[in-house]
This record gives sequence, structure tokens and C-alpha cells, in this order.
Amino acid sequence: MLELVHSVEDLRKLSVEDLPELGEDLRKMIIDVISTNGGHIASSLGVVELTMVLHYIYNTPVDRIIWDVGHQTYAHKILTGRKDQFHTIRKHGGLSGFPKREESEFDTYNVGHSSTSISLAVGEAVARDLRGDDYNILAVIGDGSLTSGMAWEGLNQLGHSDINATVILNDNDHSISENVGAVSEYLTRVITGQLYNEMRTISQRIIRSIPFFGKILFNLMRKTSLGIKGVFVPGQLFEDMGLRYFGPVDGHNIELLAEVMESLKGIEGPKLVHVITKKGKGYENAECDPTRFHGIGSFDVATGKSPEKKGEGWSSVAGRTLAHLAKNDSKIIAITAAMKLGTGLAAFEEIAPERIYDVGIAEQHAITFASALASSGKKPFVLMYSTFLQRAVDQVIHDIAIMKHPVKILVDRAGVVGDDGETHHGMFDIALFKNVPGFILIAPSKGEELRDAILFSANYSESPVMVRYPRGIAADEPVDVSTGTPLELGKSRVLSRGKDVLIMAVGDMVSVAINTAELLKEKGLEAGVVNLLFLAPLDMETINREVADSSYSITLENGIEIGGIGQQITAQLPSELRSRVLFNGGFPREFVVHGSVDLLMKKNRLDPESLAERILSKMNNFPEKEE
Ligand SMILES: Cc1ncc(C[n+]2csc(CCOP(=O)(O)OP(=O)(O)O)c2C)c(N)n1
Repeated sequence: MLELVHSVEDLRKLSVEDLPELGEDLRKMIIDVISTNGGHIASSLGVVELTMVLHYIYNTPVDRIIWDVGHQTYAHKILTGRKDQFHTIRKHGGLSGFPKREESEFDTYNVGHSSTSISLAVGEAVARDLRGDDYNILAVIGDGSLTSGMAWEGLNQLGHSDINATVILNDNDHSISENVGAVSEYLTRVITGQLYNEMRTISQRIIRSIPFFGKILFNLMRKTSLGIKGVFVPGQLFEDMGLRYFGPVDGHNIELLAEVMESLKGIEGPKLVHVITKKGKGYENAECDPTRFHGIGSFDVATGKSPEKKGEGWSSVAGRTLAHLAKNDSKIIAITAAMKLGTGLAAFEEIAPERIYDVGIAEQHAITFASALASSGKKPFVLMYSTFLQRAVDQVIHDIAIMKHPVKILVDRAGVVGDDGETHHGMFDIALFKNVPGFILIAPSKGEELRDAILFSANYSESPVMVRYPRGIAADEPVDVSTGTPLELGKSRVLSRGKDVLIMAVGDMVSVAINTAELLKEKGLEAGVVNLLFLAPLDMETINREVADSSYSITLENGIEIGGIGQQITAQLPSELRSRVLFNGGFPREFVVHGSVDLLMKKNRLDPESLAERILSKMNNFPEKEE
């Protein structure tokens, strides 16, 4: 069936009866391509029917579908004219793994972070109404994304308005892991209470059919107590907030879904449709383990197995170290905002399940929650990806730094992350946090140093500490987390010395610096390497001394160059040494697109070969040659 469909117009030529077969074809294509390219397969498989029905019933792209997070849009991409490019998804130069306006007019907004869809829908609807236009606006949001405050801020405005917009709540009971919190429990009650509700609906009908008093009695019962209201209308919470609630609807029943969506077109005002789906639907391996198949690298379709990885990843080192420390230190508490597995906290959960808090997709809350724990004598560690920590900049400053609460923030996926692209690279954490007064900022260069930085953080209670580390492999062999030496506060490490060039590097760029120094050696230059390790406080004593001992210097960091630590170092050098800095190596002030980390490094001339070339050419053209 998919061979007949190149566009939404082709889709709309089919009959509803054709859609199940089309759904099968879509699933097959998604599984085939993602098993090679990797990606967010389980979420995308779960919304195949919903995606087909939305494009079938609504007049997209005039009607607007606003996807939340956007990781579930693979069927959407295939149906909206990108079938032939789908095999390029998440590859450099190919389709993005997330909606992207530059790619298609069907992609209403560029997204990747969760819980923005309702705010976007409200904003778009207000603009539409001010223009006097008339089209439908639909926000598709998952139950996981509904755990975020931002979603409720959007609902708060929407429910209090007469804006004509529809929220489609795609409820699969999962965030990345199983969903958590009171909202999730509420939705489960709505679903499991459905039968009960149906019985109550029958009794409502009977009450209402009593001549004259029936209607009064019914209204009285609806209004008197929340308990009674709750059983009359499932999703009463949303009704109470001013949205009309429809559902729960089986999200894999195409005919029913199509009927509901069609009838909604005639209903004005804010509405919420509660659609129940199964994450990973149609691919048994993903249905059985939706968490692993949430975001996955390449895998074998038949077995669902992923290729063995060599070495130990940074997240795993962080999680295991913390778990080890937690065994003997009951004050240690681990906090994640819906990223338990990604941040390596599975190890911690095994050891101290009562001291791990998954707060849902609530980065701001996670930070402020940790602040109060720290002020009450606990040792909270918040493990969060750099890109998602952007959500909580003010909480870091206002709720932690000003009061100097000794919260420890382990910033995972700092720097370029690869295939997820510009919404997910951790480019800004150094620039955002290096100047927050009182914060200690550490960038370990290898697995053992991460372990030691965590050990330092656990023992340090004078101020908050942030430790940043990248995505990928931290050590060839599993790091021994049972040992370690805490770092010395504010001390950089001189790894080698060279009279010609000094490379001062941050974190994972230290190994790049070492390789660059080797290449320079082949060209007859003596190059030294400093592992900066502490970005705040900076070890200016060591830096000044080493810069003075080399003719030229550069800095290297996996983050944005402007406002980065390199520029800060240059600014803090005594004026007579400042001119020795050839350049500050980092990413330009642009959003970095998706592609493998190696490729992105090369493209931005941050790999050893390019760096050696840049150093040599700068030296040759340097106006104020020293010596
Ligand atoms: C602000 C933010 N924090 C964390 C994430 C990582 N993340 C991506 S999808 C996801 C789970 C979303 O769950 P849900 O909305 O229910 O969608 P599902 O994958 O279950 O379809 C999370 C936590 C994110 N994209 N944005």
C-alpha cells in the first residue's frame, strides 16, 4: 500500500479500510531503516495509526499538527513527502530525527525538548484568531511529556480561554522508562476506571430520564462533590480546567479514531482527546522492552539485539561510582528528570532504590528539589543531560548558587552528541554556568577522573559542584569504582611540556590535544598539553606559567567558543601573554546540525589533523611572532 502513497493527497485517496495495510507497510519501513540508522523507534511505532488518521482527517499542512518532543514523527515524515529520503534519517546531510521546518512545511515547529506543544498551539491559535484565519490546530503530547510543568502552564492558559485547539494526549503509560508521578497515576485511574465510568454513564442516563427532577438531580450531583464528578466524566481534571475531555479512545482502532477526529472538527473551544496507544506497537521486541527501544542504535531486526559495545561509557562510570559511594554514605541521593537509564542510574537503583528520585520531565523542579535536600544536610546528585539543564538555568542560579547549597550536578552529554542534532547538543553549559558565582566546575578528561570528580563532589560541602562529561566511551576497560583519589580543588594537570606550542584542553578534548601534539611533533614542533580539569575556579597560576613557557598557545573545548572557557582564559592572562594565544578552539556561534561526533569534529576543524594545520598556519601568519 505504501507504494501508492507519496503525499498526504495520496493518503486521502485511500479508503479507511486501506489504512491498516498502510500501517503495516509504514511499520516495516520504520523498523528496516531504524535497525540500521538507530533512532526513537518505539515511540514512532506507537503512533502509526494516530499519524495516518490525523493526516487523513485533517487538511494538513493548512491544519497544523504540533508534535511534542518530535521523536515520534517517523510515520509523519514518510507520509508527508519524505518517503524516499527516509533511509537518510539521522545521518549527516539526511533527514533530521525530529521535526524541522527547513525540511517540510508539515513540520510546524523545530522541536526535540519535551512539553512545548501546548504552548506552541496556544500561541499559534491566538495569532490565527487575530488574523481572522480559520484552520485546525492540534498538539500531540505524550503522557511522559505531560509530567512537565510547562505542559500545565500551557493547559492553564488554554483551559481558561475559548481558543479553538485540540490537545491529543498520546498515553502509552511510558516516558522513556515507565511513567512516574501523580499525573501518570491519574491517567491510569482514568483508563482503568473506564468500565466503571461506563456503568455510571448508564445510571446518569437513567437519572436524567426521570421526568422533571431527573435533570436537576443530575446537575446537582455533577456539581456537589469532586468524587461524584470524577466518576461521571473520566478525565474530569481536564474538564475542571476548562477543556472538553474526550476518551479514552483506542489509538490503534483506526475507524474509531477517524470517527472521533472527524466529529471533533465540529466542536469549538479547547478540547483534549485521550488516546491510548502501545509503545513499540507492531514490533514484538519493542513492545516487550519499550524502554530499550525508546532510543536505540542499530540492532538486529530478528532478535532485537544490539551490537556489543567496547569499553565503558561516561554515564555508566557516573552511575556506578555514585552507586558505590551510596553504599557507605546514606546521605547520597540521586535525582533524575526522566533519564534514569540514559544517565547510568540503573546501577544506583539496584543499590539504593529508596534514595533515587525520578521526578518526571521536570528539570526545574529537580534542581530546586535538590537545593532543599542539600540545605537539609543531604548530598543530592542531580544527573542531567547538558541540553536539558538549559531548562533550569534560573533554578541553578536562584535556588542553588545564591544560597551556596552544596548540590552536585552531573552534566551528562556535554558537547556534541551526534545524531540527535541541534536540539540535543550540549553546547552551552560552560558558557552558561562558568560565571555563576560560587560554582565549582569540573571537566574530567577520562573515566577515572570522572570517578574522582564524583568522589570530590561527595566530600565537598562548601559550595555547589558541577561536573561535565560527554556522550560516548570513557574508558577501554570498566573503571574500578571501588578506589579513587579526590581531586585537588582548582588544580589543573600539566600532562606534557613543549617550548613551541601549549594546548590547554577541557574534558574529552584532552585526548584530542594529546593527538594534536603528536602530529605537531612529527612536523618538528614541541607541543605541551594541559588538562584544565577545573573550569571554575581556574588554575591561573599553572596556566600563566605554562603559557609563558611556550611561544604559542591554544585552548580547546567541546562547546561553544564564544563565551567559552578558552576566551575566559585569554581574557584573564596578563596582557603580555595574551598575544601568544593563536585561537580558542570550540564550536562557532551556530546551531550544529546532526551527524556523528567524529564527523562534526572534523567539519568544525576540531580533530587532531585540522588542529595541527590550523596551529601551523596561524603560526606562520602570526603578525606578532614572538622570540
Ligand atoms: C526537556 C526534556 N527532557 C527530557 C527529554 C528526553 N526525552 C525524550 S522523549 C522522553 C519521554 C517522553 O515521553 P512521552 O511524551 O510519553 O512520549 P513517548 O516516548 O512515550 O511516546 C524524554 C524524557 C526531552 N526530550 N526533553
